[in-house]
Amino acid sequence: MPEGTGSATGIGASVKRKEDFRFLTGRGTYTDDINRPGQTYAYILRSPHASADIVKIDSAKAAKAPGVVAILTGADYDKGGLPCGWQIHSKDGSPMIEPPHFPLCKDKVRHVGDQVALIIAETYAQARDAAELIDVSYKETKPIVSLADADKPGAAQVWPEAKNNTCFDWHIGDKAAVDAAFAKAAHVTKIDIVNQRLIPNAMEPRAAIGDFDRATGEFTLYTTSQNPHVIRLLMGAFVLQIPESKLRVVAPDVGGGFGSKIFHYAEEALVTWAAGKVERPVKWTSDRSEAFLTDAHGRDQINHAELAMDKDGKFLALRVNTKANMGAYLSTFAPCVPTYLSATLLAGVYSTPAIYAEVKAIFTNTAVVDAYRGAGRPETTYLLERLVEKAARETGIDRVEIRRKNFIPVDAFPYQTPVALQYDSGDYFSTLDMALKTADWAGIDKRKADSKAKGKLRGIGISTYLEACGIAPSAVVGSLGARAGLYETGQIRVHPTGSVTVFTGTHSHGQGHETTFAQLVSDGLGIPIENVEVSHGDTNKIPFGMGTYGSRSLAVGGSAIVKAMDKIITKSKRIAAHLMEASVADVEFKNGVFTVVGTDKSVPFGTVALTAYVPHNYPITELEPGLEETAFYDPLNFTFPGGCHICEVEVDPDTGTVEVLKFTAVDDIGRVINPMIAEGQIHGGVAQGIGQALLEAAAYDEESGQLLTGSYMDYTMPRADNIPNITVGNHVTLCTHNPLGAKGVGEVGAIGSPPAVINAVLDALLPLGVKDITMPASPHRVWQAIQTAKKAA
Ligand code: MCN
Repeated sequence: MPEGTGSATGIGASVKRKEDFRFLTGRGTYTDDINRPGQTYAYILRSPHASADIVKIDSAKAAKAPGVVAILTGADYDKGGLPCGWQIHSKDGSPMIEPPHFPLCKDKVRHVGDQVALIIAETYAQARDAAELIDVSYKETKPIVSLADADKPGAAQVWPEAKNNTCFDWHIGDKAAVDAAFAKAAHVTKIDIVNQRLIPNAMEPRAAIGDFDRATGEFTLYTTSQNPHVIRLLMGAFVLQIPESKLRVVAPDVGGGFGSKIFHYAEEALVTWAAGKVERPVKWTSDRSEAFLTDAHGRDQINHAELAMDKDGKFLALRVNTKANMGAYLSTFAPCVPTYLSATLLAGVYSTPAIYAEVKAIFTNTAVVDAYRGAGRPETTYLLERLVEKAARETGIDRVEIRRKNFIPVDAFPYQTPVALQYDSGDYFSTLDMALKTADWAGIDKRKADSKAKGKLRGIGISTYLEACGIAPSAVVGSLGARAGLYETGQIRVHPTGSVTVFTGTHSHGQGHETTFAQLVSDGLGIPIENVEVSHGDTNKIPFGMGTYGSRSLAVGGSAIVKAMDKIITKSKRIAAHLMEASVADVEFKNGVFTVVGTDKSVPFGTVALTAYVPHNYPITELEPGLEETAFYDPLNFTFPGGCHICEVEVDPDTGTVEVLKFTAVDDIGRVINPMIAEGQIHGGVAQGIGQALLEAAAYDEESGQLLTGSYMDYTMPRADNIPNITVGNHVTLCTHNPLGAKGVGEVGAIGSPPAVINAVLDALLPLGVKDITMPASPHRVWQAIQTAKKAA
């Protein structure tokens, strides 16, 4: 395990981000910045209806419009559908319903924004103008929009093969044990929760360019993706059936993804397919309205949960029922979000002995729903932390004490939960204590009194959470239904000058990998950080990879780099031994220098690197020239960050406005490579969590299926003045199975924060008798809750 040399740029140092110079000076290269010779532009004609048969498409007039190169519809599309990356089985053993998902609709549209025709022209404006000349006759059918109603008898059907719009009806846990525990419970707390649909809003909208080389038959796709290799795999093997040797996928600089750029989207397949048809590059860039309509949305679960306790407030069992919206089609990872990412986390930080959950996945005539920062884990954390809070109120047990009483003890690790996961390490007592102290929990009464004197209501809320990330172990995810392994690769190329290029199969789109991975290698090889370049995002440069999501890049990708570095050091020792005329067993490597133990003989890393490529007097019968190594790393388990978030709010009872005054996040993310980057990740996640708790919600018109929140006029994103100063603390328990001891940090902020915010709002409203509120706790909702409570009083 690399301990870190303590250098100012090594492991544990807050090195400023290497990549920021190009980003801050406008020198980044995003997909839309790329233009290929002879490029054409694509506009996608989309469905204005949520559910309709396509009777006829007349594009004759449009085909003659100025600049039009081609107009392609579902009738022209002769390739495969977009595949789903997971296979889930219902509790009766039947496989999930996986309807066809063609990039261009063939006979029916199933949500507003569905792809109907691809118009390719010399300019984007010409393509867009021509689209207006296409005459599509639709026969509208009744859509089903409401998740709550979609599985009820009589609801309109999105897919005839999915009876009651049910994609699968899955379960996990021991039902009999849970029923038995409930039968002897002293108290049962019940809760109903809505985890509202969110629309991801990365700064850079999606874009894709397909390119085709007539000479070689090679296709290139430039795309705003978090995982170019996965796109190559899915598009090459399933959709377009192009051999991987003839398909290159490049994901250049990407301006944020937050999960929404993991999936294989229709437009990626369309521009690549169309480039082959018109034998010219085809470029498509989403505008913001298209992004609202067609990027995969997040969350959208309805949960009912019941917690059985003994007379002392010890948790005996948990029972959960979830309905999860899939939208109109199955997106790449959608089925695993409410199941293996959500339901397997139901133990949280608690030693609940028996857990049983049922999850129904439902189709509706809405945009697809898939992973969004946290993916399933914010939903479960919100459910658990609202439930535990309610249990505390109902039993009269202090809300901190009820958590402490039920935490998994520090000496219980490795801890096997009743819902598949085995946690390797954690100490929830220490993160709780640190957070309580940092947030001055004890002083809240005085602060509440100060607010009251101003006519305001102050509240404090807590959330103690756990996350499973570092997504990964192929053996585990394979047994759970993943259709691909989830290892990662790292390749280290030491150049003759001693500088190093690191190739990683992960992708950085804001997480700072070019810095943190360079820190790892600079530390491990004892070379200046300036001499290390990190390369990612191009399937022609990087041997293989599985991309970035599930906070896996450091734990899995970083570990692959460490493994490759170990191989470099092993080979370098042999070269050094040759140079120093010593036995390999006597050569030691530290801080960039090889020494013969017990002597003053030494040789620096740079000399070894040069020797590898200038092999005069080199033992070529024993050693190959060159210094380049590749490693694949497949971890034994997920990593399990956890912690405690505390939020303090002030509510204006006259307007319902909630102001977040303070936020404290104490997290255990294992060994930290770059504290400043980790803290930035937590800040970003908390901002998104505050967004979900107080501001953001996608709304569809229930009758027509039109998206009502299709722009920033109606969809409220958090802004700087919604986010308070965030105090970040850190308590480390090392991950026991990866060589870095590191856990993920990319999602913890979004997972821990929403229940802390809502619990704070409810604490503030408690004196008025408000007991429940649905996210987002907008001023209107808070005000209404206050009025309802007043009337009831
Ligand atoms: N890190 C560290 N020490 C640790 C853990 C991580 O120094 N113990 C560093 C890593 O080296 C890396 C960064 O923190 O530079 C995040 O690492 P990790 O937790 O491995 O997460 P990933 O890099 O795999 O990023 C994925 C995660 C996810 S799933 C979403 S969604 C998300 C997020 O990261 N989307 C983001 N953070 C984002 N940040 C930005 N700016 N933009 C997005 O789209």
